[in-house]
Amino acid sequence: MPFELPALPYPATALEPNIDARTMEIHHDKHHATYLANLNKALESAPELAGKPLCALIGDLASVPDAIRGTVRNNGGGHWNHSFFWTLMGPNAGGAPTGSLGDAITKSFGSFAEFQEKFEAAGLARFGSGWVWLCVKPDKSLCLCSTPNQDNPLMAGVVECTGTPVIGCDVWEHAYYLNYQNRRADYLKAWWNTVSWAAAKKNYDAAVA
Ligand code: MN3
Repeated sequence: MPFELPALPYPATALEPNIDARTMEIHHDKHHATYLANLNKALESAPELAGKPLCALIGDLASVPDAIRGTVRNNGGGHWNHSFFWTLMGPNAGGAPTGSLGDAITKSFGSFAEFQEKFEAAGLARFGSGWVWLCVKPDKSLCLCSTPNQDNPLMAGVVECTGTPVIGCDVWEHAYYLNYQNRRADYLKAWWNTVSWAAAKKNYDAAVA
């Protein structure tokens, strides 16, 4: 069964003024939909992979036939990353993480403010397109990293930091250009106001369980 486009879990206007509705519409309805279409098209040639969950596909790219491996990496990554990204944001969000995740961030980075600084710096240092992640490594510790293009920490053997994403921020220009143009730093700062720490904490708790 082909993969499907998840609906945005809130109206496109819900993240304003931090992320404008037009950006959300184009990002979800065009960019994400295109990754999905390309992924499904590529998988038509590999019926043996049918039914394999997306995280298993991109987590074991070596199992994907050579002819479509790059397409699955880029577009399967794109589909996973965006599906994750939408659920991580929400209206009336932002603030600071609490409970287990808040404690783990303080322990790993000194404070939430220091974590935010490092996260923003990683986003600014990503040349071209990519993502910034906070993830849980196999030893259950937290790790902050950045990946190029549509790679993500689930892509074992492909990326430098392997782990389970807790939060991830899209720093492709298409994620912010209409509102912020070249000002990626301003987008990164505003993005914190959209982060649902409740969703992030669920990701963290599941990853360390
Ligand atoms: Mn994007």
